[in-house]
Amino acid sequence: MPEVVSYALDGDIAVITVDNPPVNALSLPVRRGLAACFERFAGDASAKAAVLICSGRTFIAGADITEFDKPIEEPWLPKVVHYIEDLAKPVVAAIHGTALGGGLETAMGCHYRVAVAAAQVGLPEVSLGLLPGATGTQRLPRLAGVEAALNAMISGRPMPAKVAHEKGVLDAIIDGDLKAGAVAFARDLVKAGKGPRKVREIALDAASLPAGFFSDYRKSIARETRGFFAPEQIIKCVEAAVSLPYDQAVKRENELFMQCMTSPQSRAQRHLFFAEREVSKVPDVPKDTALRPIHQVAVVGGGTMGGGIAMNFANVGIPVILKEINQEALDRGMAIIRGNYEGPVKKGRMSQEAMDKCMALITPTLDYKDLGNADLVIEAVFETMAVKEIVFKELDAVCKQGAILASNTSTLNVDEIAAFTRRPEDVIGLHFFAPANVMTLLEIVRGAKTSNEVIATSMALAKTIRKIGVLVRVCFGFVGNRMFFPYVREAQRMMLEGVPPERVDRVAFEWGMAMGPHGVSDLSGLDVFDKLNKEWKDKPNDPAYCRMIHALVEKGRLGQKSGAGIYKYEGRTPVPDPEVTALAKAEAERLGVQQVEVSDEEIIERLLFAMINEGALILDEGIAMRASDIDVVFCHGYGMPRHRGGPMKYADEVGLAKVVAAMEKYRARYGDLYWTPAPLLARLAKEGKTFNG
Ligand code: 3H9
Repeated sequence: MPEVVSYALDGDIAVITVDNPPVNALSLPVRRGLAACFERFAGDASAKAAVLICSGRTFIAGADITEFDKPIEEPWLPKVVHYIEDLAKPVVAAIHGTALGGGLETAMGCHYRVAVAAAQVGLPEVSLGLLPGATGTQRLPRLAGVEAALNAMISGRPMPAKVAHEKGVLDAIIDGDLKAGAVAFARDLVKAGKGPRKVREIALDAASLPAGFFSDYRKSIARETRGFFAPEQIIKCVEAAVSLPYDQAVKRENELFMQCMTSPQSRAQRHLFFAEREVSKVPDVPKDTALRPIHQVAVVGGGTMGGGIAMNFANVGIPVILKEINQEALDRGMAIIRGNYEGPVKKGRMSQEAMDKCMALITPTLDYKDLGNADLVIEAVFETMAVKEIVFKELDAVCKQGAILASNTSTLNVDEIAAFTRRPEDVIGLHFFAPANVMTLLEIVRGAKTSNEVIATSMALAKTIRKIGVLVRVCFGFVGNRMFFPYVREAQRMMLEGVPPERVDRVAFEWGMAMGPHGVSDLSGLDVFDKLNKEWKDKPNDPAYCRMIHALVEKGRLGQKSGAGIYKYEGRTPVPDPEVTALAKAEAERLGVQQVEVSDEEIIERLLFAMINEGALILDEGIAMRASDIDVVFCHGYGMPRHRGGPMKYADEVGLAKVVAAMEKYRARYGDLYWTPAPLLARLAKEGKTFNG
């Protein structure tokens, strides 16, 4: 086996190289290799200083996350970091790519740090539900200052080398060859008689912080970190850094790191990290499948959705033609796009010049003939099959051979849509989520005849427009909406049972959802749900099914957009409405729905387990490739918090046997229609297994 850490001499400078592709993660062999090579350096009288450098595309990108579910094996990273720091001869870390997490912590154990200008350094542990547990919480504040270090660790965002240099995290930026530059830097140290410099010895003075600094800091991040465990632990570590002697503070860091590492939140966030990488792999589409070039895109339908979709392409420099049916609609669509860009420009998050560039890439048209040269056309018109038929017949007539014809349908049968053309192999679903220029999810719906080329191009395209593409198959609602419907169904049912909507929403919010099911229904538009239900051929045979949505739409209460839906609205603030309570009571009486007392636990079980059971059916039917793909859909498209890891991961954490037992309880109360455990769920529960393996 090749050595993952090697030792060589460049004159009087030792060069210790980590070579552990793909990202030089600090697996056990790397930690052992580092310990052995630095020990050799300590005993090598011919070496006056050392350079720590990495092969491949990056400096060490962190601890090896795959080891976190196993028992810890020595040497544990903090020990390695301290061993390097305590050496009697200077060590220089030479950084390229990304020095992240344990990688930056190792570099901060070194006495000096240099980097190429394109490098980035950061402590992103928070996004894995962790804290920097190899003394990073103690070292970054000493180098960059308390506030800058907190900002870096709480956001997890890496710093470009230039910023890190300005903040004192890096000592020099190297132009040209990194190894040669770092060795020269080390040699200069030796010549100048500069020895080791320990970060731990830099004084951190609590008195220099403004009064109430930590409590103010907590308040300032409360909203963005709601429900997450790790950010508070990071703050506690930094409090320890400024108030305790170094060794005690490190002990505290270690205790809190262990709490994070063994928490369900970290398991969930680590699961998502791998899920988001796995999702792009399509086993039955060969890796070398040719991709079709996408130089020109067209979007049919300039409503809020179509406009948002067009912006994605303009944002990455791809010209887009926006097609509408009349001038008024076209003008309105272009105005919406302009408005969407003006927001960030006003807030200073986008320059006027960048906005003008994007706007110039969007060409409005009323004529299908202008779509003849497009490499990809995305239809984003009214969600009925009759309208889709008209559009796809037109597209089939005008689009060039080889163009990808995509539908943004959120529910309809992509195979039926493909059959409107003479080229079903070129047809695919590209389901964007509102607001399409913001949400990161793209459901990519392969039809029975969609070609591998079109699938592979669509998956690559998702990355180009900075979305996470999840490949699914055809069924009503695909993965996301099909699973979202049972969630709404239970919320609706509870409304008939006398559970106040604001209570259901509060419980869902406290569980971590960005918004409760009723709030989302009002935001999406109750008429939208109503219309979808009408299009759904296999709707449950249940007169109470989403009855309140229909009843409210009949009264003209369409949701936020009409000022009233499940709630009434004061501006955008939802206010419970006694009229709706009365309506729910009357409907429940008419339908013979019993009033029920439900606990908060039952609210979560009914909302989530209904959704999870549908997920199990979806897996059994092969609509989604993996349970983890479903988790990605919900965390990117439906406001599910990352610390829950998605619905299927949540079910795994609860325990599938417990999920089945709860379902049986509801089955006894409500019958088989909704609460029969899916065969896959029942089987896995019986075998003591999980969805995510
Ligand atoms: C930590 O350090 C804790 C310490 O504070 C305390 C310890 C005591 N481990 O993302 P990519 C795999 S926590 C294992 O597609 P890119 C990844 O799964 C860690 N595997 O490449 C993928 O595998 P596959 C703190 C890892 O170029 C392959 O490498 N560090 C790890 O788009 C390529 O990855 C972080 O949180 C890992 N740490 O992006 C950094 N990292 O090919 C996490 C990656 O089989 N990593 N893999 O699908 C990243 O952010 C990105 O991978 C990086 C490269 C920016 C480095």
